[in-house]
Amino acid sequence: MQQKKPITYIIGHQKPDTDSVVSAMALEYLYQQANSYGYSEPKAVIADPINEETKYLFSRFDLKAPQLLSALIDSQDQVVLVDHNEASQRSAHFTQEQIVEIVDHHKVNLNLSKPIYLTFKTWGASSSIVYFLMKQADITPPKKLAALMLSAILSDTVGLKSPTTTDKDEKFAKELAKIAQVDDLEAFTLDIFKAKSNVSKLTPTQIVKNDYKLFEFAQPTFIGQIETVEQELLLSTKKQELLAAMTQVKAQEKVEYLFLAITDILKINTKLLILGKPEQEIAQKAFGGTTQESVLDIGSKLSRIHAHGRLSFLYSNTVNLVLQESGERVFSGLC
Ligand SMILES: [Mn+2]
Repeated sequence: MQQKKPITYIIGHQKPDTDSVVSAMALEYLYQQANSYGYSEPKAVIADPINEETKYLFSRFDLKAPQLLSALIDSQDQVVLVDHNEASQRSAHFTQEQIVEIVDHHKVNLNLSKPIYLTFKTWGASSSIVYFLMKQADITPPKKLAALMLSAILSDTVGLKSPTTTDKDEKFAKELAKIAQVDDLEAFTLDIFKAKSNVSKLTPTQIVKNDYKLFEFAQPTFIGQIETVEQELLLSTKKQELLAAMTQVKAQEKVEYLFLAITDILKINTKLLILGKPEQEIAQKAFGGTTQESVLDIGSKLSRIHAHGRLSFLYSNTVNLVLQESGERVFSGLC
């Protein structure tokens, strides 16, 4: 039987966002074009199905998503991780020993038994790093790939507005926009966010449970977040339904407190929907301000960590609710 050539899988994190999917595709292209890397059969794959935003982008640019990695890879195959590094965020279909390179922009949590290639930058998107590597290798991405890479940078940096945005992201986004022939960056960004935050298809319960975490603080607490470009519309037309759904979810989940954060990703503003007195007291203590008609405007204090779309709150038994933007659970000692 003929020996199969070893494959070099390039893969982003579980529950991939656009940056994870696109930076893997961009690395695949780089490895194919630049001989210096010497990887056998580079192949971008995904750890889980793509999200709504990424689906929209693939259909807009008429491109196919990478294949889903759904089974253990062969022992001779290799893996390049992109847009993540921690073991808890990896696909389960390979071992740590198979990892030969990591390209990432997240906090490092690694303990490897052998040397591997590492490229870490403190930039706003992994796609910015891959574009930088392309430039170093004198390689220009084709138009459609450039459009995806631009989209990934805009998505990860919330339209170049997030605190994680760097000069490099801005510079590379402009260069990629030129290659992709995207003239109006702002309109393009709005399209991406509309696709990401299309809440019209979601029921109130789905909105409450769209992206949530249960915390075992002093009291069990449910914190949900929905990101949208239609925050005002949502609050003016669906507030009562959302509050009813929150009451239901609170009973189902048997939590003491339940918060729903409705974030306008363009204005970078968050309004907390406040279910009752206990929530109101905590939220006002933590964020200041006054609740009006079940809504507490907390401005830009609540942001999203795109690593896994998770929120981390700190809530001590002194009823002090503080936001911690971090991919880690960091409550130890506070509960
Ligand atoms: Mn990223």
